[in-house]
Amino acid sequence: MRTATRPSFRSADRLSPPDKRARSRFISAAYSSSESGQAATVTVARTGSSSGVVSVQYQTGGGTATANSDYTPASGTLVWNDGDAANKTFTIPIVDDQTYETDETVNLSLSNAVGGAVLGNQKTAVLTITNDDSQPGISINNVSQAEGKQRQ
Ligand SMILES: [Ca+2]
Ligand SMILES: [Ca+2]
Repeated sequence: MRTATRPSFRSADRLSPPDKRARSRFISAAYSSSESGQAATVTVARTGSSSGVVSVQYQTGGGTATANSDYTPASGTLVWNDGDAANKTFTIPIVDDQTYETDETVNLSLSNAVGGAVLGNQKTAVLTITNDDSQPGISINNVSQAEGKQRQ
């Protein structure tokens, strides 16, 4: 008669199942776009399980850049269909000006994950808008005038 040799700790395994929840997170914590770049593209990844429909909201807000003056605020919802593990992107329109400034930042954040998804460890990121205008300079050119021309 055969003896059962199969270990019997299977039920214990179920107490700590692997985390199969989908996670949404920014691909990078730091994005950068030139002021003249027109728009910055930001990538959000779905990791973990790809089963089920999940979504997450993104939004801009905060940072040293001024909304509507340096960039157009962006917000919306990214949706992954069942089985879809592709990266999603959204864009932030950048406003170009002719003014010399220091580089400015826009804070990006993810929130409100839906469909069993949770926010990954990178739920915030920073977009840096790099200035492309040269610093104004003031200088005096050497001026000379011949003495003789002073009098008519
Ligand atoms: Ca500019
Ligand atoms: Ca500028």
